[in-house]
Amino acid sequence: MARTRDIPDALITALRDARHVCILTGAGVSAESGVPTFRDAQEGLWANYDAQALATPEAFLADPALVWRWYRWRRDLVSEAMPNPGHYSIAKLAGLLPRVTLITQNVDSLHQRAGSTGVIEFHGNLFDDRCASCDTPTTADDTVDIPVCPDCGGNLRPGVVWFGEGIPEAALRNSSAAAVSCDVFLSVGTSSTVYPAAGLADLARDNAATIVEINPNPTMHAGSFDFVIAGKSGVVFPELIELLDV
Ligand code: BV8
Repeated sequence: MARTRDIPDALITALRDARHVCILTGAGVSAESGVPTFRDAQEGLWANYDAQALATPEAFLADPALVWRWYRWRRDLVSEAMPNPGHYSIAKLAGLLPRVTLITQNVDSLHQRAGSTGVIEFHGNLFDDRCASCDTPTTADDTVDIPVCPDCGGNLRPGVVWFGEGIPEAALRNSSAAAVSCDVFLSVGTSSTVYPAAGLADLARDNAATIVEINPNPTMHAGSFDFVIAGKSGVVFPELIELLDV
């Protein structure tokens, strides 16, 4: 395949020499699967809503039926979507290197559908439901506008992390440990605006890792990365696989 951009030999060498590579993905990795990123204007019905305002406990408290409609719209959209070459290549990378930790901010299960295992879901999962009152994990009845908990009668909510909510303890612990111990940290398809996820690259750099940004639009943090690869994940990762798999 003709190389469509410069992936520096030094980066390939760093990846080949790495004992542990940590990959953090954001919504951009699912963009080539047709899943709108968080900061894209939302399509159609949702054009008048700000995703960041909807993904909050306050929005759910104010109008749980609206928030459920939004999440059901996203579930349908993601269920129709297919993993793209970026997802598949990230899954393949795990078989080429001694140790890869995949942390995703995405809630769409596309990494798992592409074959990645041990995925750390930093912001939860779109398809998990739990009770907003007693926290019991359960499966919501999709025929009801606002599904309720069979145990306590409280409203059910999607099992994602909303703005203002803490990251699941195990996900935070395991992600931080991976960032501290990795030799190379790849930050892919994320605008690096949401914390504490965006702080993982800093943690990796502060622990002597080589940090890399892969994004068609270099972010405001691009200057702090050792390598910035301006490209789509669905193009760059197949190229990385080709360069490593020799
Ligand atoms: C918390 C699940 C405290 C829901 C999401 C400073 C420090 C710490 C916290 C804060 C802080 N300042 C503000 C905060 C609070 C807040 C925050 O960070 N706000 C931001 C907006 C400033 N953080 C929080 O609230 C977090 N919690 O801090 O808790 C606490 C502690 C203890 C106890 C109580 C509280 C929780 C944040 C989690 C929010 N939930 N998702 C849902 O999905 O519905 S975040 C949401 O945004 C998604 O998960 C998404 O992944 C994430 C980040 O966005 P990106 O993934 O980066 O997507 P984006 O659209 O921005 O960018 C896409 C990129 O892809 C672009 O750069 C584009 O160029 C690129 N791209 C496009 N196409 C491609 C591509 N790249 C590659 N290939 C392509 N083809």
